[in-house]
Amino acid sequence: MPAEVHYQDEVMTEKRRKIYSITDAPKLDKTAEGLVNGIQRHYLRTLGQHTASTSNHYRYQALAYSIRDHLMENWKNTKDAYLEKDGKRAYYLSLEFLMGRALSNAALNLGLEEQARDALHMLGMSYEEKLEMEPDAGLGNGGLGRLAACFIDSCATLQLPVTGYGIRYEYGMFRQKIENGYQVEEPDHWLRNGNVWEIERPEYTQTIKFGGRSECYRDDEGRLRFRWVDTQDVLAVPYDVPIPGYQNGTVNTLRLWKAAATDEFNLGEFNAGSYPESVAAKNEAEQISLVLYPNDASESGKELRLRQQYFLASASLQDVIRRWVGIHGPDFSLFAEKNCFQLNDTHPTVAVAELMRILMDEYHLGWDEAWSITTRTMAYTNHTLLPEALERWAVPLFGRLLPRILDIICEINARFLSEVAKRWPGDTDRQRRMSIIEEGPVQQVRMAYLALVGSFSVNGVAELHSTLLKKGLFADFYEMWPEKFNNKTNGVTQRRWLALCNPSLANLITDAIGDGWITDLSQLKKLKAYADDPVFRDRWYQSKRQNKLRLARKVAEECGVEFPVDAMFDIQVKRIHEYKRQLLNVLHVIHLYDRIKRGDIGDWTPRCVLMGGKAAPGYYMAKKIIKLINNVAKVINNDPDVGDLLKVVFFPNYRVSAMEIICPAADLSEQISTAGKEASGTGNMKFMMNGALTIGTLDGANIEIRQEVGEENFFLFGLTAEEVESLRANYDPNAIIERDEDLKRVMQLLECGHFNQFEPGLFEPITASIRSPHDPWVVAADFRSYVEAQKEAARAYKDREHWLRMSILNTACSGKFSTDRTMLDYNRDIWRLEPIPPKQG
Ligand code: 26Q
Repeated sequence: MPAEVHYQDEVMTEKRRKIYSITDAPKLDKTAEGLVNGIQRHYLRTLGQHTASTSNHYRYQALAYSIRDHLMENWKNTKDAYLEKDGKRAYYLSLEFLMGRALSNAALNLGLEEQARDALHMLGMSYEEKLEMEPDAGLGNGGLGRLAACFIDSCATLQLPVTGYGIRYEYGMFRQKIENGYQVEEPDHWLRNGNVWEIERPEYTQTIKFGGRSECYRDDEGRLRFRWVDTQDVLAVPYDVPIPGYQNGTVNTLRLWKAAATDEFNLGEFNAGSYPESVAAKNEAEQISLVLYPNDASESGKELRLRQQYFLASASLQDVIRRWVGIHGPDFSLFAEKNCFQLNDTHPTVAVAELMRILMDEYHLGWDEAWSITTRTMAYTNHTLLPEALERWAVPLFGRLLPRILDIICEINARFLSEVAKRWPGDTDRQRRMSIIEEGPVQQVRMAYLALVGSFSVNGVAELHSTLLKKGLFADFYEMWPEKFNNKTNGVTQRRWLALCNPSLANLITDAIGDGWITDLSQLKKLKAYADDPVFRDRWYQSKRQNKLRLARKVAEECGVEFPVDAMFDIQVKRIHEYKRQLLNVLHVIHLYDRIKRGDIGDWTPRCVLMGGKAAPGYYMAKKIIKLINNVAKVINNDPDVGDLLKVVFFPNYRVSAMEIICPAADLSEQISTAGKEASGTGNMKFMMNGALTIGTLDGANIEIRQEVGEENFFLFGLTAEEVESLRANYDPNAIIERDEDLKRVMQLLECGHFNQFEPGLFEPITASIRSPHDPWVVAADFRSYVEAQKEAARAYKDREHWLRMSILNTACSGKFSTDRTMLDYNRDIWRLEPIPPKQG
């Protein structure tokens, strides 16, 4: 007899007969007192802390739990509404979600910021100090990962039924230390002290197959079928992270998969007495979700990376299909109308073949029906223009790890190439060019082509990028299927990147135009009316100054360098990459130093140059560039002739939470990539939103930023993408250097060892790359025009009133760059979902 029934029959007395529902928790109190209560309760009862003197860490956790309490009901009500409506859903498949911190975001979106601050105050503690205890969830490299985080934030705010699917890496993006000017990587064991923001859901565990072989058999009706046998299976255990919308009751889900061994031990080996071997097998399974690949261009050929990709794709698809079959049974006739998978670059693209496998092998659909469903369900976003960054996998490796999936890819390719042959009879070169399988000494699977063939939508992330994809990398495919191609210009969420990180500016804006901008960023254009208002300008100035003071304190702490706040804060933070041209920035810094040393300082604008970003651990040149920045900074900061005219720092361990302090304090945003190389950029948008002016090339979203703000409020320089391409044939950097007195002097300083007195030859690879006629990034070609634009910016900064006007206009014109707009565009053109408000609790 079940215990509950037994209790009712035998034990329940008259006065205890009231029946409760387990889902009817008492309402939560949203006041500061209510939060105090929650914090005390969690501190004592959830965390088992009973002294007042223990570490700040438990106090942070108690606060986080009591904020989290307020998300839980909304989360349930959101799920209930999605279930009841049974409308179309979309899934964002991404190997990266660069979430940063969750607590302050949850408090803001729940409308509990004030109360949380008050509650902590009532407990004699500081709210801000507790927020600092939370480690960043650094499950991403850079732009692509942070974009995924901004997307799911906006979807929750727009009440779109979108679920994020990713991997719960045990170790996120490495921590960067700087030792003697060199980058040193340390593991980021972010889960060590527990994670308040995840709920394990073992009941939704999925099994993922690897290895083995593909086998042909006849089913009961005599039909030919395939199955994948003798596999080594790995479990995928989901951990759900709540994604709150902005004060709208919606809480969406980010589902992150952790790898686990199928059994505590491999029973066969265990019984055979091979205890260590069986434990080792467990390790191999769990390796899959152990660590994020810290490479923001493809890491070639690593088997573990392919394992991660398939693990994510298979677990997520099985999860969606499990839910589908639970509701509709094995009838997939409406599946494509009701589901859409957005592929964040090629990383999860093996999903195309995995969906085919599930539909055919597990649910016995025929090829044509399965293919029709797949190609109406998958949508692909590209994030790169660098041909060398396109993912490829060696066919032998692929076949060993995923034999059944390789079979399916080959069949997709055969059918696709026969279509190509039909459309362009006899054009065998075209077939070779477009084949998903690249021929060569070792055949390769071209993942981007699999994505192009398997998706109904293909988009770039800024206008220029989307145009260049059609003209360049994907021209053949554009010719075949022009209707698939579209642009979706990136954005950032203004909740984190203005409301949260820049409260002083946010308050000023809200005082002027109301708080509608928090969910409708286009309203910022109302600020244009204030650009010439002296009182508003002064408050704008004071806000920027406060933010610069905050950053200056941080820089003093982290780098031991004093930033004078009246100087222009000139900032470049992003991954270190040759195409992003941190080197060009350094050349300009050296040029400024040279001017100071020459006494050419009439009308000088003092500057604080801050650079930051991580280099992929195996990227030799990127690491050299970090060393160069640090050496140049050391010479400049310690030269008494320079003083406060110029300061230079390399800010260590750049990450989401660092950007939250950095972007509000910027005067000048450096967006100086070689034209045609930066797909979009999103840091550029955060800086603009926070009132920085951009110095930039006509690349990525810079073009749209300039269009929005007007050319007079943007410092443009450099060759266009077309000019860069036509220059290559006869590029002669040495002639450019010879003709440019300033650049010549800069190169001399570098080459005479001025910045590496006791480290001879250290920067030779860097100077050689600048002098090489094959320098793909044409650094020397853009130097003169960059220096002139910098002069223009320095001159403009001297006119404070005019600068303030331009700063206000930059914020005012940043409305387009909200991911709310981006998500509405995806939804209008690709997903076609109905917004669904949560059920009334
Ligand atoms: C691939 C294979 C193996 C290992 C790693 C990778 C890998 C991982 C991350 C390849 C690329 C990335 C990240 C790319 C990225 O961040 N791209 C940026 O995406 C932003 C959002 O669209 C754009 O704004 C940037 O322009 C683009 O560089």
